[in-house]
Amino acid sequence: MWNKDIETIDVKKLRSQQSKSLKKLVEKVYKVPFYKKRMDELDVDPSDIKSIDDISKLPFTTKYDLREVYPYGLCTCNMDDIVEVHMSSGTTGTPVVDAYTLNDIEIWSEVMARTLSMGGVTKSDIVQNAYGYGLFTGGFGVHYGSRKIGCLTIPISGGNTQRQLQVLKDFGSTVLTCTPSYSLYLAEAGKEMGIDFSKMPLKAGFFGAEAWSETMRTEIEAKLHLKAYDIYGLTEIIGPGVAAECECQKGLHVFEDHFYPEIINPETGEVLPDGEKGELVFTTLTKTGTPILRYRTRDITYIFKEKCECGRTHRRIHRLLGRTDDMLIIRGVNIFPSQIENVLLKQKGIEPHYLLVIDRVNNLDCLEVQVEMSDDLGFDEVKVIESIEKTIEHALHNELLIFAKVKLVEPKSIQRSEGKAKRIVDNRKI
Ligand code: DLL
Repeated sequence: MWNKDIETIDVKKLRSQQSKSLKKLVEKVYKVPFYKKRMDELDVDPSDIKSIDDISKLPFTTKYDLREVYPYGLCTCNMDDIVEVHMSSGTTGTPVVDAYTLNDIEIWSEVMARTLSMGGVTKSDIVQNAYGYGLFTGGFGVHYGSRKIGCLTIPISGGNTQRQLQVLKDFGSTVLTCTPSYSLYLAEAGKEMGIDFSKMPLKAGFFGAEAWSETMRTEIEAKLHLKAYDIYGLTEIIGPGVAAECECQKGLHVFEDHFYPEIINPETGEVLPDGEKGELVFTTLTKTGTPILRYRTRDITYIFKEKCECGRTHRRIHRLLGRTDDMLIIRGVNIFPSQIENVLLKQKGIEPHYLLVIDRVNNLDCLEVQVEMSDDLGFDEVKVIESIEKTIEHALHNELLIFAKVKLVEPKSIQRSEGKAKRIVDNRKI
């Protein structure tokens, strides 16, 4: 364990520490016009916050709010104390900014060192960091954690697949960090280059920044011959390092001494008890650059009620179940891309590369699932292809309760991503 004292801290002590941090935080953010206005509107004064249990009295913050105060509206410190900025990778609207003080970079290094240590990384490891370096938080986040542990860090950044594989071979990387979709792409390209991953020293991979499933984990672990850990975070909170899986791989421990999690009903804002599914909300308890109160992530999950076997006392969230805003509503039915992925990854004759195309024909929503057929399947084997399509359509119908057309497409015809995969094309003009 990287920091046993804090990671296994007695829960009562943790709550008391969180209460102290929250009180300090509220006094500080009340000086920022944005938060003062929000708290005044709810008639909450900093003196009303006496413990962490009072957190639900505080206002929520949304992505929309952050865009309103872009770029520095939430800074609570002197601008001279900001040493680095990162921005969300969102493709639409004004990006959201996280501005870090040296204190925040230290917190980031600490939580990322914990993240990597959870998967057994030590200073003897060689970390090939294939998350993008730049405004995206993936590259720098892993880098700071890896450096804090004292690993040999290869800051290769995303993309340039041939070079990634060459470096993997030449430098004997023991740890790989990138998006889960890119790890599968590396496995595929590596196989073509004749790399036998079972003979490589890779032992662990830390994958996140996009949704993936248990079935995808099985696939990654089998193809790359490593143990694949789920890591979670978001720019608004700090980047990666908000929550991560331990060796038990049963949920992600939230680094609760820094980031306080709540689950709410996304419609009413009501706080839900542990065990119930809803929208994940975070308050940054210790950040000094752009601390944030009750940020609505739009990510859907639940907090485990049970303690983890590893001995850590920080609560765990289930791997993400979807987002309130990427939930597809097709013919009135709520569908999460992860449900489709789960079905696809269990089928034979196809590869884990797919695209969901939604159209509206005669006022009716139509979902087409395009998925690549395996290399060993001839494109001219029409009967076999049709039979696979039918089998998957049947399996999807059982899961989604609506019909989705399945189309097997040629191997490697779906665009690969070096960062977050784009898997939905919604052509409906609604
Ligand atoms: O993706 C930070 C990150 C970098 C996390 C590297 C993990 C590894 P953003 O670009 O701001 O930050 O995107 C944040 O990505 O709200 C989730 O919807 C999604 N996401 C992040 N990690 C996971 C994960 C980074 N493990 C948004 N599983 C979040 C599913 C994830 N979705």
